[in-house]
Amino acid sequence: MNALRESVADDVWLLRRRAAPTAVMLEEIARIAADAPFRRLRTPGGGTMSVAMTNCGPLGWHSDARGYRYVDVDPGSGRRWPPMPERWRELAASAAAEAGFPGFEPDACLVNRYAVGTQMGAHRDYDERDLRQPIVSVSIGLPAQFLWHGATRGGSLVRVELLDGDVLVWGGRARAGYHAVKRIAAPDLIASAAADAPPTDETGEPLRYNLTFRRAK
Ligand code: MD6
Ligand code: FE
Repeated sequence: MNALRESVADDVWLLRRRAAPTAVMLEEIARIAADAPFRRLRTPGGGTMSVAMTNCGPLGWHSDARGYRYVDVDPGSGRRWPPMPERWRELAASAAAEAGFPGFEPDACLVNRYAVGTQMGAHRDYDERDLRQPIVSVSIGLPAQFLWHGATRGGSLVRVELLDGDVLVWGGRARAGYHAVKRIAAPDLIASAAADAPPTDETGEPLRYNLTFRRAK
């Protein structure tokens, strides 16, 4: 169907560099964060996530002592989440179609921000109403080691390095699969001196962003 997609596992597809170049997306992330700032959310178990998050689109994913859920206003400000850029919506829909999931209309985009040393433990994305809908994930900036466990939390591992511009799509049999992101490594000096140096925070520390597009409701 699409010669440029690589199979990671059943119903998990990697579209290498499908979102490249990502420079314009960084400007859009900055605009979103100016309205709905990145924050580290509390988990129901009482911890705090190392990854900082914000959202755009009609619905945003949120976590606090009460649990995980989608909310239509930013609990930090009481205002609606910033709009999802039209180009992002189109990218998510066309990437989903290329991976075999036509008709994807995301109503939520979670924006994750990873500094060096942050990680995301094994989890599955299970808070959406219709689990027949796929998820599209876009990686920007620093590379990450993405771990696919599949049906069980300690399931057989597939490891994928996600690079700037890579798009991962999964749905179908993989929709409730466990996955994780390993601790983000410091970039090597040669790579960061190159033209495609990673984005940085206000103090110059390099970053990774990940956008996950879902149909929540
Ligand atoms: C990340 N991604 O790549 C974390 N979840 O930073 C996810 O947790 C994820 O990439 C659901 C679907 C796609 C994903
Ligand atoms: Fe996830």
